[in-house]
Amino acid sequence: MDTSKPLSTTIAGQKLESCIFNASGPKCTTQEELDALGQSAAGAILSKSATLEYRAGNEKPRYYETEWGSINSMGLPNEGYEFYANYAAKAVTHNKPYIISVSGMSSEDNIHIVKELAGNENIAAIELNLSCPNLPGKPQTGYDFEQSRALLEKIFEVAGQPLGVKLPPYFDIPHFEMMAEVLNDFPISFATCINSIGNGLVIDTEEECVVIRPKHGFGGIGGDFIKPTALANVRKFYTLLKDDVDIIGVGGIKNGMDAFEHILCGAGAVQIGTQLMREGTDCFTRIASELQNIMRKKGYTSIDDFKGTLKNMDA
Ligand code: RRO
Repeated sequence: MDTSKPLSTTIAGQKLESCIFNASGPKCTTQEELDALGQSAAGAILSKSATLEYRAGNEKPRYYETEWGSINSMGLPNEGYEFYANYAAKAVTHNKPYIISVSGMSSEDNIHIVKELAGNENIAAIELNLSCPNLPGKPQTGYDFEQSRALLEKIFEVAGQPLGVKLPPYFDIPHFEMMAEVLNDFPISFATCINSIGNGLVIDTEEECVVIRPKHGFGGIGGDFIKPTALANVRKFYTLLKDDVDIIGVGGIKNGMDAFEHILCGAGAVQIGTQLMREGTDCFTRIASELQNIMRKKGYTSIDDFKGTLKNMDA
């Protein structure tokens, strides 16, 4: 472990100089946004979830911030997977891993995209999104355990890069166990916990109206309120998945202490969503410095010193 780089980590066999990077979604759709991530202190560049073709996404307004977080129903606006595949050649100039998020509109699309990406050496890993909550008429794959298994069976026949999954939040212990049982049958490299909490509702009481247009105002919730759910998911999957599966924590991280909590639960890296939308890429420098200060005070020289070491009261 390189003690001069206390925040360094390894995810999917790739070395990251900082364990803090962006969540797929905010500010990672266009070339300009990907370049900004490359130039920032983020430990990796993760793309917006890609579909087969360009998508404009849902009608606006489709994102809204409150003091405690956000609601979104973006509807997968993205440039199409070929754009993100082509960006890989540019991403190497930033000297950090480039990960593509894949969220095809069907199993066939996902398989096609993952197969097409397979030969591209400049793509460090793929994050397969099993949890988009915002596509009208399309349930989240991650809530259907058999469908998840069927998809992963086909995906691993064609995958050329290390592949991880972006999971929806689970709330019931048997559901954690059922998903872990599926995932443990495949050579997944990492699990990213959690996507936004699907289908919440935020209300403007002055106007007595919803705050986003798509789906009668229903959308994925991010920010402060989702941190306890995110921590529970990180913790559960850290204990249930095979030892060689890295956990990436995302949900409610806006400062160094939030990142510390995720790592204590077992995250080997953390992603920033709502706070990146709010603050821009400077958040990576600030959160990294706050986390390092916490580690210094506690006498930790690397994140491995406390990763997953959360104590139980009966221990
Ligand atoms: O684009 C979206 O609406 C979206 C996606 Br793909 C996702 O995975 N999570 C989310 O909150 N929004």
